[in-house]
Amino acid sequence: MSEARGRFGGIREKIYIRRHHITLPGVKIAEEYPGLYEYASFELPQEEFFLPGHGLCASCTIGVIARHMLKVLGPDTIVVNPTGCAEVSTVVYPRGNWAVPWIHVAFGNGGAVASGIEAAIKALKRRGVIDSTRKINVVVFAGDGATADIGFQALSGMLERGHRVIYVMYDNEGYMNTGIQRSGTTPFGASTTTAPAGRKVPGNVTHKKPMALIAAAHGIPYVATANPAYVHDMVYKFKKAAEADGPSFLHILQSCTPGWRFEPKYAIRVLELATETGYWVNYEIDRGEFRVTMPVPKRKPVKCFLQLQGRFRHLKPEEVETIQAVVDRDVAEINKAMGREVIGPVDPSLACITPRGK
Ligand SMILES: Cc1ncc(C[n+]2csc(CCOP(=O)(O)OP(=O)(O)O)c2C)c(N)n1
Ligand code: SF4
Ligand SMILES: [Mg+2]
Repeated sequence: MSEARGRFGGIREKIYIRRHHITLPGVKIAEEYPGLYEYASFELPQEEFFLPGHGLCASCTIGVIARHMLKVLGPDTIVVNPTGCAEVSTVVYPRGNWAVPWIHVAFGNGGAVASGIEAAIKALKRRGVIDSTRKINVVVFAGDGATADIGFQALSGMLERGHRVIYVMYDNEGYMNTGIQRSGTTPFGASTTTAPAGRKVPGNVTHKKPMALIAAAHGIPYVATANPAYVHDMVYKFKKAAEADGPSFLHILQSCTPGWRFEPKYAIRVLELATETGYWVNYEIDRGEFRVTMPVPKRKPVKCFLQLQGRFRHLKPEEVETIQAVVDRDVAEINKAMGREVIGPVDPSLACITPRGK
């Protein structure tokens, strides 16, 4: 690691040390789970509940997440959508792209509004206004800023009170709707408009807030991370979340063309590289049992993920090494927790981008 100097002297070293731990109190490591994907091999309906004609950027993966989420959850779903790209791009009067009940809420109160809706449904069922056997899903569909930062207390309260709400945080690692400001989930080294790369500072100087682990620390029934490049894994997790007897939290990585600065054709490739390099690990914590749902036998170097994106273009080799060291450390922690090597070592001989099917 390079020696940090000047106003930010020592900061990288401190940040490097300040990492989360995968092992939470009360969390056990799950037994091998045969049939993981047999469980997920259910047919998705032809019917669309997230409609075309939205204003998301070309290749924005918010659409991939929203469309599959609603295919799994179905028409008896109420979507609570705080301000952010997903909201401003899908509801421009007089059109809307949600074929289910949908409510726009303020930037910071998604968890609180969803709690109220869930409590109202319960009350109406008790009074016989709604059929008590009817299963209605309440979903918060919120960005990283609306979740990890401004909406954090509303989320925490919702989890603590045990509302049966599915909270989906789509994480494009910044406040994209308002012009690419950093958020609590922006990774180290990314250049943003409020954490610009300069001569002394390599862009953002903090690491991603581990939102899935923070949610899991509330002791809720279901928590998972997902990546829309792996749709089968993602839909499996929507299904598990819908079946949870209490709150569930899904942290889903989402590629953003202008914010991450890649060519639109790489929107899925860049997400694949996040998982192939170990930067992003798909796992779940199901009733307190931790399991990696997508093992990676051999990892590509993290530079494969970084070099596709303009937001990391300024990084010096030693800063890339710092990020690689952090990924290595997280992977070692996950493997230690799992008691075996679920995420393999870096193999520098692997090509960063291989043609599809190879
Ligand atoms: C209290 C408040 N502060 C600031 C804003 C302006 N604002 C709207 S959306 C947004 C950023 C949203 O970021 P995120 O939740 O990550 O969603 P994304 O735009 O990335 O999809 C901001 C700062 C606001 N609407 N309300
Ligand atoms: S700015 Fe990013 S997150 Fe927002 S619509 Fe465009 S690609 Fe999607
Ligand atoms: Mg965001």
